[in-house]
Parts: sequence; structure tokens; C-alpha cells
Amino acid sequence: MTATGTSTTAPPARTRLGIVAAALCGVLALLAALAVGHLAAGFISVNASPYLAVGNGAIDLTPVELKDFAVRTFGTHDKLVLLSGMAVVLVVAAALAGVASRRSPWPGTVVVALFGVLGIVAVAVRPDLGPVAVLAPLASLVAGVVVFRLLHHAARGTGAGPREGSSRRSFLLAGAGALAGSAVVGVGGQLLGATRNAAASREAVGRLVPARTAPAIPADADFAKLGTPPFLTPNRDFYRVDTALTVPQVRAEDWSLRIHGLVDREKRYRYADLRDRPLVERTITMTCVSNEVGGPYVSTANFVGVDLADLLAEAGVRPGAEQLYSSSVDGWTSGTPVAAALDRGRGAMLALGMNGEPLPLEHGFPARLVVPGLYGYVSATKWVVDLEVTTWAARQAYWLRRGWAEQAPIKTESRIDTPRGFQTLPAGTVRVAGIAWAQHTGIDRVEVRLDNGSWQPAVLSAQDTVDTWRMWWAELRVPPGSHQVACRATDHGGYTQTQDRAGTVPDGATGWHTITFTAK
Ligand SMILES: Nc1nc2c(c(=O)[nH]1)N[C@H]1C(S)=C(S)[C@@H](COP(=O)(O)O)O[C@H]1N2
Ligand SMILES: [Mo]
Repeated sequence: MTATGTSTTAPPARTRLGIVAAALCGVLALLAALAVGHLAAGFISVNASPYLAVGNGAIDLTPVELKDFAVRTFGTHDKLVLLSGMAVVLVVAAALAGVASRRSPWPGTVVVALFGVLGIVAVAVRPDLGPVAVLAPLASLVAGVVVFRLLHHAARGTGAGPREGSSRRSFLLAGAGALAGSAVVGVGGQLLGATRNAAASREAVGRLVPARTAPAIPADADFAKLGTPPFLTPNRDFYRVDTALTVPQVRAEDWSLRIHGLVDREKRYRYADLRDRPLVERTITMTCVSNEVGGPYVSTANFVGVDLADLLAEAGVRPGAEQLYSSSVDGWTSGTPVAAALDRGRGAMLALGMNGEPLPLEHGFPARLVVPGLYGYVSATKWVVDLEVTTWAARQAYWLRRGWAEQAPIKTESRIDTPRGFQTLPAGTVRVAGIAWAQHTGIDRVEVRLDNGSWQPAVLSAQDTVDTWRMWWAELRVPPGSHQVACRATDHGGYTQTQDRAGTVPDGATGWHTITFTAK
């Protein structure tokens, strides 16, 4: 307990910090440490910023069930949730460390230093950062310890005691100074980091004009007026799934792609070499394996790039090659069957552009892989820098090591977009509309069913190619009351979606999308 003002034992009271001051010492030292780390990272790479590095480390260490839950629950906001959660934990821990240091600065010093060590480890294990990068968390550690000691010293006597008033003033000054300094340093780091942004490089690329364009999209390829998505997903609406807390910044002029492994000759391609080739354009619907039945992780774009099969042929794939193991600049990896990558009928691409622009930074600028018909985690490496031709035994990609399947063709699925679940509508004729996809096989028909009635056929949009989604609509006679509507697709291979519900792990969800609505 704090000594009260009536206490006559002045010496212990003078050396004991007030509880608020003690907590502030911890929190302000934390802020200073993070800010200094961020500034130092500004000179190296944003990913060396200890806070981001610890967040990235947390993502890589998260058990697959938890990660799946986070993606399901928070969707694309999962990263914001993680960073905010970390902030809360750090602030609380720093405050507690401060409170534990009311008599002596040592407990707080140790905790601050331990945080620093955590940052150093998180940066040191990142595959995309060189050894110099640990200087950022090291600077962070030093700043945290120094600021904590200085504030702690200034706070002496802020507990009840004879010097209470004056020491409170000097502590407040020191605290305000630390706060302002952290803000300046942190913003400086942010501005410095922004100068390494790849946006200007992307701007400078200009138009990527395909020599071979994709087949024209049929006029009635979507039923957007009836509540389906537009056929081509605008880039800003295209779903985004990746493990990167900060979008990797790779300038086209610094980028190159290496092809090696089971090949006759190792190859290295620069951006300028590739963009000067005759480019191909393909319309492709991408899907994430983490898409729940009815989920949002499916989008379609016109991709422009080069045939992956051309690049692999130039390197000369050797017999015995099974896996194309691709790595992104931030160390994420993916394993694609070599057969799928070489199959010219499938049309796997190294894409440089998307919907008439260079790839957006968050979709993999300068270059990514896109392989029609395979879930993104086994095919669609963004910020790709390395292709190793190898075997399945030799390399295990990021999600394979975390329990997802080695082979992951996209499953035939369909989704209801209108009505929305739990919507209330006038009874009578209700129009149901949605999307269906069966990449590389093609959608043959979609049926809908009210409650447990009989299946009735939906009207399908014109087929673009078998690699893109199709839209559908149907009208149902609906009496007043609460109802369920379900849909199911059948592909050109004759497969009708199974009713059996399966979760996303290990190779994609199954089941019929069913929604509940009320007719009045
Ligand atoms: N570098 C990198 N590439 C990646 C991923 C990733 O985490 N890192 N995620 C993959 C997954 S799981 C999917 S579904 C697609 C999503 O691509 P998009 O974000 O452009 O929609 O990217 C793939 N490429
Ligand atoms: Mo994915």
C-alpha cells in the first residue's frame, strides 16, 4: 500500500513511485521503444519495425484453427484485429511492468528489455530481412530501457511524500517530453518508410497492352441489375488474402524472378524483359480455400502477363519434377503441381497486370502467379521472386506445413447474393440471384429450392470461359412466413455439389449455400 501523507517515514515514500506515474513510465517507455524501432526500420525495411515483426511472427505461429477462425470472423480485418489486440496486450503489460517497479526500476527494465529481445528474435527469423535489420529492434530495446530509466528517475517521489508537488511537475515534463519525442520519431519513421513505397514505380509502368487479348466478355455475362456482382471485380473490391501485415514494397526496377532447381539452365528474368514480351490476357476467377460456403473470397479479373509454361520451357524442366515451389519476397511459399503449370490448355500465368492496370501493390506488384482452377494458396503467389522446380518430398509450402492439402483444385460451388440472409420481402414472387463457379470445368446448371421443395432450374448467364464464374437467377412463389432457400450447381463434368457440409480445412468447404428470409 502507498504510504499516506501522515506517514513520518519520508525516505521510503520518496523513493516509491505513485501508481499512475509508475504505470506511465512503462507505457511511455513502450511508446518510445516502438517509435525508435519504427524510425530505424525506416532506414532498412518496414518489416524490421519490431511491432510489425512481432505481428508477422504471431501470424506465422498461429495455429491453423485459430487463423481459420480469425479469417472467418474478422475477414479482411483480421490483421487490424491482430495489431489492435497486440497493442492492448503491450500497453497493459507495460503498465503492469511500470507498476511492478514502484520501489526499484529493475522489474520494468527487465520487462522492457524482454520485449526488445522478442522484437530482435521476430526480426532475426524473418526470411526476407538481412542481418542488418536487427538494428531496428536493437535500437528499440535501447530506447525503451533508457527512457524507462530516465522517466523512473524523474518520477521518484511522485508517491506521497514531502517532495510530492515538485517531483510531480518534473515527472509530467519528462513524460510529456517522452511522448512528444516518440510522436516525432514515429511519424519520421513512417514518412521515411513511405519513401520506399513502390507506388511511384507502379505508376511508371504505364499500360500493359496484351498482344493476345482474352475472349470478349459476353454482354449478358452477369445479372448485376438483379443483384449479382459485376462480371469483372473492380480491383478495389477484389478479395484480398495474404499473411503480410504490411504490403511488400517491391519496385519493378529492383525486381527479378529466378527459376532454378530441376531445370536444364537456371534463369533470371527482370521486369523490363518480361513486359517487353508479347503479353497474353486471360479472364480468371480466383477463389480462396478459406472461403466458407456463401463466403466472399471469390473474384474475377482480366490478368495480363506471360505464359508460365514459356518461362519454364526456357529453363527446361527436367524429368522427375513434380512441384513448382514459389516464394514471395516476404518468404511466403506455395507449391503448384508442375503438370498444371506446364499445361498450356490451362494457361497458368506470371501476371503483371490486372483489369487494365499494373497489379495493385496489395495484389502482388510487380508480379504474381495465377493458375486457373487451383485455390490461391497452391497457385497464386504474390510478389513472387523465386520459382524452384522440385519434388513434393523436397519442399513443403507455407500452408502445407500448417495442415492444408498438397493438391487443391477449386471445388464447384454456388452462392446466393440476393435476397440477403434474414431479409424481409413482400410475399409472392421472390427473385433469387447469385453466382456459381467450377474453374477449369465450367458451370453447367444451377438449381434453387424453397424450403424442402423440389429443385428448380435457374437462368444462367452466358458462359465466358470455363475458368470464370457464371451468374444465375430464378423466381420462386413464396407464401408469407419464414423460409429457406438453397442453391446447388452442377459442372460440365457432371458433378453436382454435395449437401455434405465440410469446413475449409484441409482443401475447401462444401455444402449448399442456404439462407433464411421472411416473406410478408
Ligand atoms: N505472397 C503471398 N502470396 C499469396 C498469399 C500470401 O499470403 N502471400 N496468399 C495466397 C492466397 S491464400 C490467395 S487465396 C491469393 C489471394 O490473392 P488476392 O489477395 O490477390 O485475392 O493469394 C495467394 N498468394
Ligand atoms: Mo487462399
